[in-house]
Amino acid sequence: MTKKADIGLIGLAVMGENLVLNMESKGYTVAVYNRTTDKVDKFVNGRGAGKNFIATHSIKDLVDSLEKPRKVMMLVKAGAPVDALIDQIIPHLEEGDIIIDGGNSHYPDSIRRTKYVEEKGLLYVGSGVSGGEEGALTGPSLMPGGSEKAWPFIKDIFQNISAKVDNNVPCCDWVGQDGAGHFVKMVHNGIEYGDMQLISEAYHIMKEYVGLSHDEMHDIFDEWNKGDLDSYLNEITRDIMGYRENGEPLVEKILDAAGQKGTGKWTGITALDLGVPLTLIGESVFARCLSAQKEERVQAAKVLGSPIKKFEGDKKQFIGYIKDALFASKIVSYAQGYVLMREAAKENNWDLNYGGIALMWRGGCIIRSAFLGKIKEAFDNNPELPNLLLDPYFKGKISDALNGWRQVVGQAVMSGIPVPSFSSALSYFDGYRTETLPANLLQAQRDYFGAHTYERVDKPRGEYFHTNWTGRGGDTASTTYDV
Ligand code: NBP
Repeated sequence: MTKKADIGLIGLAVMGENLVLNMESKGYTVAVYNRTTDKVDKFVNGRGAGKNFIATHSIKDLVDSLEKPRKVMMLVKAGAPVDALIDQIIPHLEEGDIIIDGGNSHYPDSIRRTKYVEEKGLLYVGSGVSGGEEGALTGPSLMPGGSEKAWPFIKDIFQNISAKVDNNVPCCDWVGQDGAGHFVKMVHNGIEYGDMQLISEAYHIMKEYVGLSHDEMHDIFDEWNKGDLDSYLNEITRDIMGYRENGEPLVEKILDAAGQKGTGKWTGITALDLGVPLTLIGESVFARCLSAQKEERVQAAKVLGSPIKKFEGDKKQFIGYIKDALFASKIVSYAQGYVLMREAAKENNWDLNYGGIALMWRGGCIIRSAFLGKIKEAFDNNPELPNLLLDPYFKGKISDALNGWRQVVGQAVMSGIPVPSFSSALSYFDGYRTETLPANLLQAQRDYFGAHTYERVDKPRGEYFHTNWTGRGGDTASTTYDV
């Protein structure tokens, strides 16, 4: 009898192809299928030749070639194709079999699909997969969630193929119920937007305000990579600074209009829905939107533009301040991302392991960094930590960086360099640590024009008051109209 496969994969595009090569290299036999079946033959006769793959040309064949409980993983375009495939796979499965979606699905879809698949007596896993093509091949960060009963059956494969850090610790663990895996992947992507925007703001200030060359910036990013800012994105920025085309830095030939595929936007929308001030990621998404208005900016520059005032002073000291601003803002970004996860966990009844999530992101993915180890330590020390800013290590780091951070934001504002992420992070920090904000005035305004009522500082919380501010209104408070 021919050996059955340990797992089946549908979708031999860039991610699927590399992920199955990774699985096979770890000793698993993988059955493969792709809608356009030519790609199956091309793969098993190409990169997959001579390896433990079972080529299949229909979903039925794929399912029939699997060990029980069957594990069918989809790595196809997110959205409607996933729903269509689920309906095609289900009739071929038996109770206890597992469907896995490794694509970039939106987490509410994974919540819905888990319920749908479980109702059929099957198990469902929605897993974030991060690290792109190379990560898929050599070890991605994997964030699986869904039907918890599926985890013991896929744990071995998932942890074996994932990235490893610190003496073989896998960057993969069970995240939580239904959409939790895809939710955490979404927040990961939002944080990725934030990290990229922060580095870009540092580059902008160094280039336009301080007037540094690409070689100098290369050396600065190289230096930063040896300390607190050690990260994959910092490292590739260093390399980008050093990359030349015909002797010129290629980065300056690239149009300044950023694209996006929507996961940053999803993160921002979720934060608005849950009432979480996720300002840095929000600004990072908007910064991409503003960059995309290239033609309009070119016209506006003619009408509104003025030369940037150049830096005068001790460059070395100021570069240290930029590092401070970058690091402190990054702490704020992760603090906000973790608050979002905490609120979503409450909303969706997920039991998220925050330190474990930091560990999953520690290797294999785009936001991998040394810094995530510190986040893990913070949650290991206090699993109930409400905000990373309150952790003693991060509190100390922000305190050390605060003067430099203010210098950079202040000077950027005065010179006309946009720093939406640096400045919004600083405003969040200042807002978070301020006992009395001007929201008393907001409440007064709301009550004045809409009788929305207010609470008082000299009365217990939960008691609401309305004032007839003009003498013309009545005593009736609004219960429905909300602004
Ligand atoms: P794509 O997102 O480009 O999808 C192509 C694959 O989807 C092909 O195998 C295609 O089959 C299949 N497919 C489509 Br399109 N519609 C289908 C349908 N109705 N039924 C069955 N199969 C269908 O592939 P990818 O870039 O490898 O990404 C796969 C997933 O992983 C996506 O969700 C993506 O967002 C996610 N992801 C990608 C990356 C990355 O770096 N690319 C990183 C992390 C996650 P065909 O050959 O017959 O057209």
